[in-house]
Amino acid sequence: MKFLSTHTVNRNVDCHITAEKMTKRIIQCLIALILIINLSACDKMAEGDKSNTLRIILDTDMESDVDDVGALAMLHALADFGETEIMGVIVCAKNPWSILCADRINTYFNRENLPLGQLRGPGVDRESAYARGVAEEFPGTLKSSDDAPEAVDQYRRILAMQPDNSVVILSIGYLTNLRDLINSGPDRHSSLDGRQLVDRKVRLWVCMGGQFPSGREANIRWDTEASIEAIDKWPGEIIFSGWEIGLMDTGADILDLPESNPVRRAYQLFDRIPHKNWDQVAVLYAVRGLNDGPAAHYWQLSGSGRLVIDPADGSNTWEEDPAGPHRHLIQVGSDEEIAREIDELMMHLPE
Ligand SMILES: [Ca+2]
Repeated sequence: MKFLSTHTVNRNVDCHITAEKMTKRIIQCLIALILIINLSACDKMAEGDKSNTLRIILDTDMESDVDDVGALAMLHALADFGETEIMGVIVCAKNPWSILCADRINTYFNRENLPLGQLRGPGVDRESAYARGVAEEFPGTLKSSDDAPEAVDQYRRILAMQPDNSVVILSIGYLTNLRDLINSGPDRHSSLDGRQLVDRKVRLWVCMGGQFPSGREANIRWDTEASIEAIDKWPGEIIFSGWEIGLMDTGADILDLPESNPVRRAYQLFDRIPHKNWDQVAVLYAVRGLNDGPAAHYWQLSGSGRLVIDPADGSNTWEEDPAGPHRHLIQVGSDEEIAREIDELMMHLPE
């Protein structure tokens, strides 16, 4: 009995120690759980912060007109100010100097590692008064357009990595790449086809293209077939920044920039200063308009409708349609205030 009694006491003590240990373990587990929940919340906040940044892929011809150069300079300025994140610069022109010119500008703005993409298939091939000069005179990382990743592969790689419904595609050139992207099939980057991938990842396509209510604008007509297909098959909304709202002059002081600035050199080689700024208007809308900054008040959106392209000559008309997937910008701000804001951004120097 005595033995039993001692045993019972020992068991009670053991039980007591075990219960104490258990309580300790539970408390430790609870603390660990709270820490994990907190860390996970922090991660989510960081993700949230990041996904709130406007992510832009620029699709540019960067050859026949110099406004692409001004547009890319503005985009770098806006990225320096934290208003956007440039996810990539994709070239839709066959001119082999265009992508090298873009690379030199990216390098000047300390973004030499920005993903680039080059159209490889058939496309528009036009002369440039500035692209080769800038490419040859300024430092960069790309030696030849042949070394650049293929445009659609680059698009798919970038898109596949982004949060759903987060990317703004800003096209300021021909729609060849976007047609090819829409028609692309599943690959190593994504099991989705091009249309599905765009549908999932792209928030909006802002397209410098077309003239409203009707006209014959270069970005649409130079590769009419691609324009029709890209626009008709696009699964989401498209906002057009038309030819008629880019006619104010900018760049009057561009030669005051340092000689080390490739933007200055491009305008000097193009030799029309000041100059119209179709592409810059689209950039200003795509960043400060969509971020609901003061620039948002420069334009109103039209009602819903459709950009209808004539396959015979690439001219376009605007058809109102409440169920239509397109809208276009209608300028309500003054030319002066829009031009002033664009000029300030084009004159920005890298940090
Ligand atoms: Ca352009």
